[in-house]
Amino acid sequence: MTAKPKVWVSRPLFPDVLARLAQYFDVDAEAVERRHSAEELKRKLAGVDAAVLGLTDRVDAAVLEGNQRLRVVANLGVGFNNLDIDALTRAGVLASNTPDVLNESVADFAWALMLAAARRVGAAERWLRAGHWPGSHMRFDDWLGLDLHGRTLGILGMGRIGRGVARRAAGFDMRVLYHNRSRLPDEVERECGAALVSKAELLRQADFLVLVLPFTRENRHAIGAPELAQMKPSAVLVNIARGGIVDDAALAAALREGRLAAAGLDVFEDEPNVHPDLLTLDNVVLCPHIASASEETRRAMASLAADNVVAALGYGEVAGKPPTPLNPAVMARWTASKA
Ligand code: 8YV
Repeated sequence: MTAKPKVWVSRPLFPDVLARLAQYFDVDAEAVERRHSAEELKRKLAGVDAAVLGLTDRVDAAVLEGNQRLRVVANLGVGFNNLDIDALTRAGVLASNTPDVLNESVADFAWALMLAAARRVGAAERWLRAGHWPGSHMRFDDWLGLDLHGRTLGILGMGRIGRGVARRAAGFDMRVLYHNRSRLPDEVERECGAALVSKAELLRQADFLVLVLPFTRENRHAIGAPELAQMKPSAVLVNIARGGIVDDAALAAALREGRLAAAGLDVFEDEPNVHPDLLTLDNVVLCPHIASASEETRRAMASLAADNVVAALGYGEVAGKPPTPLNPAVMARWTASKA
């Protein structure tokens, strides 16, 4: 009997998903959540046929150097800026991500942050828990926040998640503007009730600006000091995309100086570290990268990552056809180069 292919799972995962992998593979699953150094990653990946990885596992040419065995890396996320796809392709390693299954949960969460930031939910809750309510003689005009209804929602990056955010705006009677590399088809614009504008116009007009663009080299600090200066002082910024798209220091300065009303952030430039200035401000809601973290969605993401590994290594119902590959052309080369 030939040995089963070996799979490394770099983070603790749902037991049923691990059990599915164990049907076909010899599974080495981490039981504790922690960061792996480049050397550790290199060593782990050299000894397996496939890996299920988290966003803190950075796979580049150096990590892949000399690796003769690895065939698949399945990323637990739709964003894959932790993976050097060119290097993986050159090394003959198939990469996959988890698109679509998280769209609606992440779109929901954009609204959670918009509402929480506008209506000061975090600060009010901290105040209540600190015991200030009794005896404070809370005034009728205390804790005033901003309304969402009737305002203009701006969306930067109008992919599947952005469209989900836009569709929900109808319930709040909001006008929706978006900016994207390309214009959406008419019927999609109609369905989302959204109109395309330039980035400058979006910054100028948005009362709520939600960032949903992928993190690439080009859009590092897409929202920095110059962009923040173009926004209304009464505006609310929400980032559910990636840290690094926003210049966190510039954002903290704008929030502190009243050049921006509030912000809701799920992602940060140096996760898990949050810029110390942001931590001192009450007009920003800070969450630890949890936009996709609903029970159903995280399960769906884990299953999809597992499905990609199972199928890519030639097992299961759709053997040979991983559902969400990022560099599918790699598979055609396997027969020739890797047995
Ligand atoms: C993370 C995300 O995957 O999908 C993405 O790109 O950023 C999130 O869904 C999740 O937080 C797990 O780390």
